[in-house]
Amino acid sequence: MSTPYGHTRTRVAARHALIAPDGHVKSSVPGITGATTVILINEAMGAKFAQLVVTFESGGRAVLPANDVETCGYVMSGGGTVTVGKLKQKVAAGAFFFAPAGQAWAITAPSRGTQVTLFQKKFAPLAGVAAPHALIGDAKQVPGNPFLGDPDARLQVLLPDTPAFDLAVNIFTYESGATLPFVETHVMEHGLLMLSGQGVYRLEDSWYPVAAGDVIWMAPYCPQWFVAMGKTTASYLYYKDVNRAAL
Ligand code: UGY
Ligand code: MN
Repeated sequence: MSTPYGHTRTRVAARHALIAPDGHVKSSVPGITGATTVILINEAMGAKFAQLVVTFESGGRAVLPANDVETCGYVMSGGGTVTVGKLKQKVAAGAFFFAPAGQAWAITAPSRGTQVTLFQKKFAPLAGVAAPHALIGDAKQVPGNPFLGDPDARLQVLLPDTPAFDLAVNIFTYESGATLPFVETHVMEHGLLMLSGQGVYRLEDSWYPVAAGDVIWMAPYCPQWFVAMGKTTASYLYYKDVNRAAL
C-alpha cells in the first residue's frame, strides 16, 4: 500500500532521527556534478559529522579538494573509479575508501545510477600519532566476526582499528531474530544506513520499524537497540567516532 499523503515515517528529534527515503531533497554540493546528492545528517541536525548519499548519472563525478575533512565512502550499487591521493582503483558495489584530511579524492566514470554513501568528519589529530593513511577496500574481503560471542550478529570492521583513526565504519549483519545484546548507551555518535532487510530500532524511548534505505542519526548517549525481523537477514552500515580522549 502506498503511503497516504501527508504521512511519513521520518522523525527528527533532538537526539536522534530516522530519515525515510520518501523525504529526500537534493542539495548542490561543491565538487559533485552530474549527480543527485542528499545531505542526510550534518551539524544542522546536531551531529558532529555529515552523512550524504550520492546517486550518479553517467558522466557524473565527485572531485573534492584536500582540506581538514576526512571522508569514508561506501559504494552501495554500481561502480566507477576511486582516486585518493596516489591510490586509484576501479570499484564496484561493496567497495569502500578512506580519504584522510589533507588528501584530495575523486569518484569518476560512475555507471549510471551508482550510489555512494559518504561519511565526513573534521579530523581530530592525536599528538604523537601519525595521521591515518588512505585506503580503498572491498567489504566482501572483510571477515564478519560474532558480536560479543553471537554468531547470528556479525560485525565487519572496514577501517583499521588503530589510534590514528578517529572514526570507525562498520557493517553489522543480523540473522532474523538476532538482536543487539543489550540497550547500548555510549559517548560515540552514530550515522547509520540500512543496507538490506528490516527490523525494529529502539532510539531513546521510541521503537521504529526500519527497512533498507532508512538512515538513522544517534547523538552521543542515545540509548539504542535493534532486532532483525522478517524472512531475510538485515544489515546496516554505520559510522562512529572513536579513539580520542574523554576531555
Ligand atoms: O559499535 C556500536 O556501537 C554498535 N554496536 N552500535 C549499534 O549497532 N547501534
Ligand atoms: Mn552503538
